[in-house]
Amino acid sequence: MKPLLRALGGEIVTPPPVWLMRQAGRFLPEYQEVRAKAGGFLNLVYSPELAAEVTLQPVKRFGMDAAILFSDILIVPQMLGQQLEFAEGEGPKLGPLEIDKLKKEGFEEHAKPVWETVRRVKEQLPENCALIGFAGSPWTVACYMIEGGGSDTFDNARQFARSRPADFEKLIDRIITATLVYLEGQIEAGAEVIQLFDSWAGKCDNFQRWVIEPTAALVMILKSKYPKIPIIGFPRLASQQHMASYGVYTGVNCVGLDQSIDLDWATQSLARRTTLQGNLDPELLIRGGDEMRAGVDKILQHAKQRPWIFNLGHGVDKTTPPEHVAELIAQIRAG
Ligand code: 1CP
Repeated sequence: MKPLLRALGGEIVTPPPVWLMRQAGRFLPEYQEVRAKAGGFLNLVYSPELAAEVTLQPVKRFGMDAAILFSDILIVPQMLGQQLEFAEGEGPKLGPLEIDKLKKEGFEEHAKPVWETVRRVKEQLPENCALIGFAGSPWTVACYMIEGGGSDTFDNARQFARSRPADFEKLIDRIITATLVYLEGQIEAGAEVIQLFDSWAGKCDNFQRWVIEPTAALVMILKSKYPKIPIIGFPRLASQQHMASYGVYTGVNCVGLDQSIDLDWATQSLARRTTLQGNLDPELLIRGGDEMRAGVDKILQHAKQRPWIFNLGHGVDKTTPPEHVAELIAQIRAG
């Protein structure tokens, strides 16, 4: 069985399998080339041939244990009918949000090319490499839909959730419906693992209601249809107390740790039936050298104590030298 799937099945694999969040992206010159050819980020996402190529680039260059589908968490708002654009050099921009006008069906138009990417990647995947599909978690996707783009604080989304909980709940339900269609299609097309990115979990004021419950609902429905597909949840910057409940109550097979999480605490305290993933500081990967090696060693020590997937605590930064990633993989494989 593929090392990543063994680790997700509860086995301590030595050395641990490794992949990196945002491993396909702007730090790779070969990505920049394909991106320029596609002429725009969304064109790249919706061109299965090119999206499959960039999905496989880091696997070919570094020999990762997993490929992660090249797409974005903001495809779900677009499936729901919200306008989406990526202006060059700026972040994503979403159009005005009208919850009652969001689509309830007909999600396939935007999802189909992404499913086709999954199919193409699967055909070309090296034998021991697993294919990860993904979506944003409902809370994080709702944050972007309300703010209309990125934010350091997501104050408007937080305010909305506090002051209009019934409308917020309706929005979360719509996101869950579209996300299920999106993820089920990915699984049918060949995704072997699903990761739910909850990048803004740390900004949620009612963690139980808006992070844990919607995630648990998604996991339960996916598991009832696809009991063998492992699910990784990544509640970034959630407090220790919230992380602990997340591991117990969402039903995920694996909890992703950001770099703020203390590894002794996590190894001792997070739900024993979960595999852990993480959590090298992306800043150490930029710096490289002794500092990076020490950070990697510390994680490898913990990876001997529990089933583990080596990863960063957040995505690869665009200024990361690709040689550092090669050195990182070599160090992990050397044990
Ligand atoms: O110009 C470009 O090439 C755009 C940069 C880029 C890339 C490479 C964006 C825009 N999205 C992606 C791909 C992507 N996004 C992947 C697949 C690639 C891989 O992992 O190898 C994945 C898993 C994501 C997930 C994603 N998109 C998240 C969750 C992870 C995280 O970083 O927290 C989030 C928050 C997004 C939204 C998004 N998409 C793109 C940007 C610049 C952003 C962040 C916007 C913001 O908050 O300001």
